[in-house]
Amino acid sequence: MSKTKNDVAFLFKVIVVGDAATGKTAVTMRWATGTFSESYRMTIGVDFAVKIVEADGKKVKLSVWDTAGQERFSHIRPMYFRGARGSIIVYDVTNKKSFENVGNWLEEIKKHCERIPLLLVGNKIDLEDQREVTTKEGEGLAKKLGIPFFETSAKTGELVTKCFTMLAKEMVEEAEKGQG
Ligand code: G3D
Ligand code: MG
Repeated sequence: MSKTKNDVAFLFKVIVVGDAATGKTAVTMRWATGTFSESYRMTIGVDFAVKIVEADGKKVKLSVWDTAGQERFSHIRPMYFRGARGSIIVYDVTNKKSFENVGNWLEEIKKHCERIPLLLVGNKIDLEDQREVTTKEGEGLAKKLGIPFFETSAKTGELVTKCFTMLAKEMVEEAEKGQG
């Protein structure tokens, strides 16, 4: 048995934030298990999924925390944000309001975390006929914020894995910068 084969180079906590019902749980589940289920329970408090990904040839273990966006859970927020090394901000492309709230989530992250790699994700692109936020608008905001942008569908799985791999890469770079 080779020991090095299973060696994990990094362990990072990732938080998935965004308004309720944007698909945070669906995206996290899709990434962690490769499946999509229509009938999620509403996230109560915090759940998390753990998976090892490969970034720049290194094994990186991500614990992805998926929380409820509901205000009534705000008392657990500090615990949720603590120690996060990266974050995915999710909005729903069929819900303009969730897009307009991205700024608030960013503020929340800034309040609780150091400068950490971020990713902007517009989810539910399979619902093209219900779209309220154009790809261009998403790109524009991401550009303004200076962070990568992806449009995903937790339902079809489109680009979900890519998001997490990309974020893992950025977190590795950040960590290595800190070490060097
Ligand atoms: P949240 O964790 O951000 O609150 P959920 O969001 O993951 O619970 O998703 C909210 C609803 O949107 C769920 O539907 C879920 O099935 C649906 N959903 C999530 N991602 C997608 C997607 O990419 N495409 C489509 N079509 N639906 C999606 P219900 O009906 O259970 O509320
Ligand atoms: Mg949820």
